[in-house]
Amino acid sequence: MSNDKIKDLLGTEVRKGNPFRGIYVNPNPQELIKLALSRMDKQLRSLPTKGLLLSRVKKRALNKLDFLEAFFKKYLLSIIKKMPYLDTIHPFYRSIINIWSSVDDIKIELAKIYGAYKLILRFIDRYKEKIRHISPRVDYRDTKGQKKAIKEIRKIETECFGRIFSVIKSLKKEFRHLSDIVIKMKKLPDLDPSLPVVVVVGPPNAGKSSFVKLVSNARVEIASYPFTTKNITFGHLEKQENKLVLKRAQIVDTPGLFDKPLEGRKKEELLALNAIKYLANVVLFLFDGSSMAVMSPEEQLNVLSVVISFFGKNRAIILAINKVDIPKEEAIQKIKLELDRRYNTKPILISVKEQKNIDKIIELIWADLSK
Ligand SMILES: Nc1nc2c(ncn2[C@@H]2O[C@H](COP(=O)(O)OP(=O)(O)O)[C@@H](O)[C@H]2O)c(=O)[nH]1
Ligand SMILES: [Mg+2]
Repeated sequence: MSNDKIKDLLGTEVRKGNPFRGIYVNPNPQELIKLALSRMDKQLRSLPTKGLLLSRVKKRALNKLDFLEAFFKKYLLSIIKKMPYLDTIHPFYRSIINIWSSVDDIKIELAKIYGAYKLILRFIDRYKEKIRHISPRVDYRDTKGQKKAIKEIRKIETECFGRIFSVIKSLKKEFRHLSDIVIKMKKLPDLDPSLPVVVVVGPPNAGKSSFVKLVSNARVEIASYPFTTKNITFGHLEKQENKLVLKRAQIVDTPGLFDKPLEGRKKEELLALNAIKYLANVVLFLFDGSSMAVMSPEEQLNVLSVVISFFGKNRAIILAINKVDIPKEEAIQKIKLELDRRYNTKPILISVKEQKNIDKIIELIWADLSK
């Protein structure tokens, strides 16, 4: 039985991965036109040169239009067809489009491209018809008549090219925008909807990326200055026993959060909140316990209260203070006291650098995931 048959029998297939993989939109219509012309020239070189001059010119002109028709049909339709259906993709991806741009704008742009495609087909049809009707009965000995007819074909051809190309050029804004958004969306990780997700959040520089790197296979960027992480990165967590994988989960590294109101948030922060909203089964919140922290303990606690007020009620949250390898940090004590006072809870003190208490966190993650 073929794979497709099996899929049919199984019913709807769980869609894995980033729905924007494999899409490419040339941002520059001028380049597309150049490409069309050079391919057309190459293809027409192999045309027969025998036969009457007029019929040859006619055939050539019709061939050119056929070529352009096929070229633009393939290109424009492939943009529309390859673009995932935005109403049914995972809400994680859909809402990120709405952070960077808007799903509605993209739909309008795709509709405009489809409209352009239809228009081009109509032009080509009309001009082909015109060319076919040019002096079909000019005698081959009538050189004057032939020349006149050829001139007319060339004129129609130029006019048709001009119209097609101006339609393509009118898509400049759409091409550029779609190309931008596709490039950005392609950088997002591949989500496996069948696996649970742990999202690591917290203030900038808390060690989120370092933690994700330590416990998973994720390729994340780590630096001693804040705002290194601009995007969402996934890694995989595995619970193993005797080299046997018992459980798997995805772990998500996110850009740092600030304690500002929602309206003033940067797009990177919205990405982090978005990951919690649409993906998180468990949230791991990391505090920066060092005195070099970007934010004061008070500010970091405000970040936590934002996260809790958004998602806390129906999400498991694990709280940890990182960088406890640095001795005598006042920040750690302050955060601990406040967490006790406000939430009656104790954070886990960890050091990603010295791998202290990391196993405790991992244990809690698996425990929360199996609830
Ligand atoms: N002393 C110490 N430094 C750490 C620890 N974890 C991370 N760092 C450092 O903190 C800085 C920020 O780390 P990063 O993982 O990029 O933080 P992120 O912004 O939360 O992703 C880097 O210089 C790390 O080396 C830790 O446990 N102890
Ligand atoms: Mg980071």
